[in-house]
Amino acid sequence: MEARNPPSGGSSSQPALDGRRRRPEPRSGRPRGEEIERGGRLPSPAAHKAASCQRVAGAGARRSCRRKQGRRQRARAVKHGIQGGEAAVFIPDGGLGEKGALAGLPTNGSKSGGPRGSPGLLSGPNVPAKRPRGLDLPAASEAAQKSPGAPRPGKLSEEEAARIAGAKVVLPNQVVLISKEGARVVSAAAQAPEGGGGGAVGKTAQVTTGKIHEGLRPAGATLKVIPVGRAELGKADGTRSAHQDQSRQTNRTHFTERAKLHKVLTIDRTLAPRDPKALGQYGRPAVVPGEKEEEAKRRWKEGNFNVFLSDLIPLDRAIEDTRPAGCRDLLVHNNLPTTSIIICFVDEVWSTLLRSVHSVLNRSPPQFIKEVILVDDFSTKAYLKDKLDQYMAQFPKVRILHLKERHGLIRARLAGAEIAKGDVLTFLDSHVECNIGWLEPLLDRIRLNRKKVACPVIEVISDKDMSYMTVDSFQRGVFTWPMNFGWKPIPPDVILKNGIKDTDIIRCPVMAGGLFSIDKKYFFELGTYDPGLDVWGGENMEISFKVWMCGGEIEITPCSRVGHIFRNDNPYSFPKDRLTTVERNLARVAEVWLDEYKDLFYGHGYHLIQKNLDIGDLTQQRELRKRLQCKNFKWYLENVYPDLEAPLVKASGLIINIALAKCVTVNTSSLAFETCDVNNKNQKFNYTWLRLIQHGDSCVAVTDAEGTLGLHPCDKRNNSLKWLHKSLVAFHPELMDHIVLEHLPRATCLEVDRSQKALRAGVCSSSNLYQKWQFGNYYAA
Ligand SMILES: [Mn+2]
Repeated sequence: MEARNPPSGGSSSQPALDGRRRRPEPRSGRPRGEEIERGGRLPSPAAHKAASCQRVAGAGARRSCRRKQGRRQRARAVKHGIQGGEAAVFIPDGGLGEKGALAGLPTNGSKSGGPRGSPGLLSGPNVPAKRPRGLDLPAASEAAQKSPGAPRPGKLSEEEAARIAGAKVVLPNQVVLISKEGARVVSAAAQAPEGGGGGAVGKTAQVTTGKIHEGLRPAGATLKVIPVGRAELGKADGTRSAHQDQSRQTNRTHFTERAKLHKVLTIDRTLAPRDPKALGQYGRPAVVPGEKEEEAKRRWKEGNFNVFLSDLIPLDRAIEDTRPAGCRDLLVHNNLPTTSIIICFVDEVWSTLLRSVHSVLNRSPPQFIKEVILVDDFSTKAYLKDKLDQYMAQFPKVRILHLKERHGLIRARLAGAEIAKGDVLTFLDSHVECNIGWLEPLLDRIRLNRKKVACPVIEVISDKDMSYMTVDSFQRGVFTWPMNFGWKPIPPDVILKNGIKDTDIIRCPVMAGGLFSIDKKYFFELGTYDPGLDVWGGENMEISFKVWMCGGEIEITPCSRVGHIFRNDNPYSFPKDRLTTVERNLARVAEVWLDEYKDLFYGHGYHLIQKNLDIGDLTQQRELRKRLQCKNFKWYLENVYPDLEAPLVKASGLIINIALAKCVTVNTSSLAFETCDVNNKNQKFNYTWLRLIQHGDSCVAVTDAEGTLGLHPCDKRNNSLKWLHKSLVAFHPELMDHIVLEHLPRATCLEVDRSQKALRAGVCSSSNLYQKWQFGNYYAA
């Protein structure tokens, strides 16, 4: 794996002599797809330059710089299949070509330059369809951001104070929808709130200057900003007065709707006074001292990130408040649902796990945290048993569930959900840091409508220097065929044209999977995760399709931000081969949810058809879909993800011989070769993702040893019915226009026989014009 991190990130990103960090070396050349996650050109190990942004002058520029870095790193992670939660479809890098992984296969014509419209032999409808590439994550803008700067700890409090003082309320009252025409922005008023209030109200609300505590009293009395870098606010007082405030408010019936809202709470407790000079404080990059490099290198594999540094960084370090400016003034409802935080882990690194838990406890309003459930998925590390129990005993809200055997992430989450007592389940990874104000915006969305699934923006904690990096808000979680998760930026012109704000809610076709909040009852109504899924992988697709198709929504809440360590590999073992597990899970999801579009999945992951995966019994899942009266996948594509290229067939229409300009024609049960006629139904064929040449239920086939052609009942699993066309560029570029039988060792082609009246299969010859064909329309290469 060439992209594997070197075991000591800190040292590898040492500044060069000029004091600047080295530029990333571009990774070796896989072709890149178009749109997903523009940060795809991955920084080489040496490339991590979090510190560099700190030297950029100006907060805005610095933010932008770090955002770009975060994007790049996250792109790399996505490429490696490591979304938040290691919970999405992934393609292990390096395994692509050799192992025939899902993506990157030369299955659908791979490198061919895209579909061709037929060059006008006939006046047929030629659709020069765009090629839905998307198999690879694209190149990043190589605009390297190497600009240094100092950390900005002290500033935060002033900024915050100013904001609080003069605050004009800006609500994230818009939801960004992507339609075929582009983006559409819907105001919150158009979204029917279920519980009344919140979203539609307060659009014009103004906070009276300096009177926040009186007027829009926050439910938790912690509106007082904690200056970062100082220890403040004992745990107890904030909590107690919060409850008092809330009951006082709810007892007063004459309150206007507006008064039921409060500004998102800015809570950042500390365990002890913060040492501004501590390693990694304020999310700064940390550096391994020279003499410790060996040790750091050794310890890398304990978690596949810089464990050595993590252990030295304060468990409650401050991080930069990376929320878009408007978020500080976001109003949320006072009566938010409570949540159970569920964190599953296997052999997680001690300091990282604790930092995750502390970030939850320190930055969430306690009244909304019902509990924090740690699910130990049968870890092998001793420190995750008694020692963890003892440590967590000081936090009454933390419960630990030690599973007695390995369940895998999916079932471990279910174990946590089973015992959860909160209204909402919030799933988090075990190597995260929740940022200031992260929780309330998520809960507020669910309060608005219990069928909303709310995701935070996943930011980046560097695996090398543990720095905290922000990412762009304008990104949707999407997938490309065959169901690879990725991030897709909303194009800048769309943002501009629609006036999309960085605080606007973004609807996502799919979620990354690791971090999200969902109403507990709704989660169980949806049948949780498909219990037939194994360990990890594909469950984010399953829940995403299920949510959308069965009446819910998936949203990213830009005012909620959680950092996540993206790793290049899972440090723990998979019971079975990791790739097989994910493939099998995905095939299961495809069979249950994709309807006729599952052909696109198999067409892009063609080896799965051959593998004959045992995906288990689907009866219950299909019944669930029926019971919930879920919409079909076509609806999903049209309404939720209209920008996905999803042609049901690769080509269609007439099959025209290039030399003779005549067409393949069905003549009852045999095939003839006649003058083309676009209106002749007997000349219409589909060339499918599974490589059948289909006319109704019949498929073009060789019918005898002499190579006579005829029709045979279609069968997706019958290899002798499969033909290659336009997809041989890698191996036989000279046969691009040919139609080649797939299963024969000797290249055998569809050809016009010498009489020029009949068709047969003959030995391929690249120059033989009688073997060159063109379909009327092409939709994909
Ligand atoms: Mn993770």
